[in-house]
Formats: sequence, structure tokens, C-alpha cells
Amino acid sequence: MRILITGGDGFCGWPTALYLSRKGHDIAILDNQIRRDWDRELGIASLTPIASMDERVHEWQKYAKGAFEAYHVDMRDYDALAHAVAQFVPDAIVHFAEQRSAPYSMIDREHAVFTQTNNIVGTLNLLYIMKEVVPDCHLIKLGTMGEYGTPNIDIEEGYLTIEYKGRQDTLPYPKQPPSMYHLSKVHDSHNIMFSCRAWNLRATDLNQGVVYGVQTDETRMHPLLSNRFDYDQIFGTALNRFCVEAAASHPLTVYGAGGQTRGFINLQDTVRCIEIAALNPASRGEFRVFNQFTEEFSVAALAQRVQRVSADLGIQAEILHLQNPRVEAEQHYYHAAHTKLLELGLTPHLLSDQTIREMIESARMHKEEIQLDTIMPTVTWS
Ligand code: NAD
Ligand code: USQ
Repeated sequence: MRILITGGDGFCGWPTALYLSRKGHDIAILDNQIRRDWDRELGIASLTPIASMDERVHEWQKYAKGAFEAYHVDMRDYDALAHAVAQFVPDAIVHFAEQRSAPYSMIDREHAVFTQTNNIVGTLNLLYIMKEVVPDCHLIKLGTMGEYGTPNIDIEEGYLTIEYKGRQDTLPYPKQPPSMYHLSKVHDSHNIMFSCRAWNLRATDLNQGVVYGVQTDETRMHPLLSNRFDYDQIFGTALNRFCVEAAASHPLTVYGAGGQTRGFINLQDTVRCIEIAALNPASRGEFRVFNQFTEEFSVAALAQRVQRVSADLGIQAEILHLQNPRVEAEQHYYHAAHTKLLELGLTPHLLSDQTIREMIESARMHKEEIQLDTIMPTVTWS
């Protein structure tokens, strides 16, 4: 297949590009490298050294089985994006290219407006280009489990069948997103759903949970192929942060009571889920939703697990319950369906002590580079 990966220089996009390339697909990554600008803006950095986009692409071209190209394009630039799509003519477009941090979107009005403009306009441009240029192409869009929020009933995969005043219908599952970033994903979903209905496009919205892990088989093949490892308060996510905190002998930062429960997925499973979606495209006119996570954990349970594995490594990790910088339920019901990717062949890599140990040890190798002053949360929702 010919697969265009937007956001292909990012944490999920880069390993996905390498994995699919190694499977023999023709790949083009498209990215404006704005994520690297945000590092400079915020004074943060990946814990693992990462090569420039051109350097890593050049290195991978030595291993790629098919075409492996790169486009330096901003998704908001309609003409440049249209040109790239028309030139590459993809069978599938995997769309990762968005501002994906909830705290970044909550810094202030400017960052909220930027996040929603960047994400919604980029996706909207892509939908119009697909309509005009590649109407049969399959859009594989990265959504988020956060679109659903934490309702007091089971979460289904995209749709809910309800009975109301004696009538029944299957409707989009209600959305209660917890940040300006998560809201941008909801707006995207609505735009994509409408485009499938109005223009007969085909799309899969992958409502992904929190991703953990850093490297994959492919990113380990050469230091220039290394993936980024975020641990700061803005771009670091729960489990990865806890592992770096343990390695740095910094207390594990549980926000509030820690009963916040989320779906989690190993990065190795992320890349496989994308492959599964690409090999099993949605039908023309179909807006399909898969919940892309493999296990549910509360943040307190994850912190305790990291604490236990740390002890085996001779590290006495302390768990600190901070005043929660976010507005979110700290104890709640959470049970979300996630069977569709399993039915299509996903064999999950469930969280193991070994994985946690490897992340702590990897962080320990870069202990001197850990910027301790970027760990504690300063961005608040209120
Ligand atoms: P990331 O920030 O590491 O990568 C995103 C990439 O998109 C970056 O390289 C960035 O430069 C690029 N980008 C952003 N805006 C762009 C634009 N306007 N034009 C061109 N390129 C642009 O993020 P990630 O962790 O790889 O996440 C990728 C996607 O997966 C996001 O859409 C995110 O919402 C979703 N997701 C991520 C997680 C997670 O835990 N990391 C979980 C669920 C969903
Ligand atoms: N949390 C802590 N301590 C920390 C960091 C986070 O307790 O040090 C808590 C948060 O309060 C939250 C939960 O852990 O309750 C998850 O936070 P996170 O920062 O790990 O993840 P989140 O903000 O939800 O965002 C991440 C990605 C985003 C993706 C989302 C999937 O950055 O792109 O959409 O995970 S989901 O959570 O399913 O919405």
C-alpha cells in the first residue's frame, strides 16, 4: 500500500512510519516539525537524543523496503498539503499531525486557540483534499479516548444504541472532553463523520488511550532512528513520566487522589493497530470508530507499580499526591469497550514489570540530562 503519515516526525508517527515501511509499504511522512519548536518555546527536550527529520529519514532509507519520502508541510497550508497528496497518491492517510498535549492547550487563550485552529483546520483541509483529489483513500485519524470523558455508564466504540420515548436509534456516543485539546478531537470527529456522510469518504477514527513506551524494534536499529521520550509537565504522559521520575529520584507525581482511570496502550501496539486499520479499510461512506487501548489503569495503581519495580532496582520511589492541576473526576466508574481491534487480529503487549524496568533503566542512562525543573505541573485548568 501507499501510506501517507502526517505527523510522521512525532512520537507515534515516526515508529509507525518505520514499522509500516519495514512491512514493505511505500511510505511518505509529512510534518512541519512544529513539535520541535514547542520544545524550544517551553524549554523542554526529549530525554533521548533525536536526529533531525532529514537525518532520520536519510538513515531509514538504507533499510526501507519500498519508497520512503518526506514532505515538510504545514497541514494548515492547503495548497502545499494538496500538492503533497496529489504527488504521492496514497491508498491510506494516517493522520497524527496535531497539537496533542492537554496542558499545552490549557496554558492560556492563545494556546487554546492555536490548538483548536491547528488541529481542526489541518483536518478540515485534509478532508477537502481527499474529496477533491483521492476520494477513495482511507483516512485513519488519531482520536482520543478522552473524547468520551468519564461517564457513569460503559463507554462503547463510537456509537450508543438508546431507546427514548418508545423509539430506538444508534447515535454517536456522548462526548465530555476534559481539555481544549480533547475538545479539538471531538470537533474533528464531527467534521470527519459529516464528510463521510456528505462526500462518501471512508474513515476510521482511532480513539487511542494514553501511549506508553518509547522505542520499537525499528527505532532501536540505529541511534539516528531513536524515538523521542517526553517526561516534562506539558508533553510527558503518566506512565512514562513516572518512570523518568523514579530514575531521577524525584517523587512520583500523582495528581489528586489518583483514582483517575484511563485506557493505556503500549507503543508497539499503536503501530500494529495502525497496520490493522490500514489493511481492513472502512467502506465508502463509513465513519468507523475503534477504541485503541488494551488495558485500564488508575494513575495511583501505575505509580504503585512503578514504585514496586523501582524497589527491585534499588530505587526508593516516593509517591506524592499533588493538588490536581486539572479539573477532572479523581474517583469514577470506568469501563470502556475495546474489542474491534482485537477481533481484527491485535495481540496486545500488556504492561509488564519488564517494560517498566526497561523504561526506568533507559531513563537512568540519560539521568544527567533530566531537567528536574520541567517535571512539576504549573499549568492549571482553573
Ligand atoms: P507528537 O506531538 O509527538 O507528534 C505530532 C506530530 O505532528 C509532530 O511531529 C508535529 O510536528 C506534527 N504536527 C503538528 N501540527 C502540525 C501541522 N499543522 N502540520 C504538520 N505537522 C504538524 O504527538 P504524538 O504523541 O505522536 O501523537 C500523535 C497523534 O496521536 C496526535 O493526534 C494525538 O492526539 C494522538 N494520540 C496520542 C497519544 C499519546 O499518548 N501520545 C494518545 C492518544 C492519541
Ligand atoms: N496524571 C497524573 N500525574 C502526571 C501526569 C498525569 O496523575 O504526572 C494524570 C492526569 O491528571 C490524567 C491522567 O494522568 O488524569 C492522564 O494524563 P496524561 O498527561 O498521561 O494524558 P492526557 O492528558 O490524557 O493526554 C495523553 C496524550 C493525548 C491523548 C490522551 C489519551 O497527551 O494526546 O489524547 O493521552 S486519553 O487520556 O485517553 O484521552
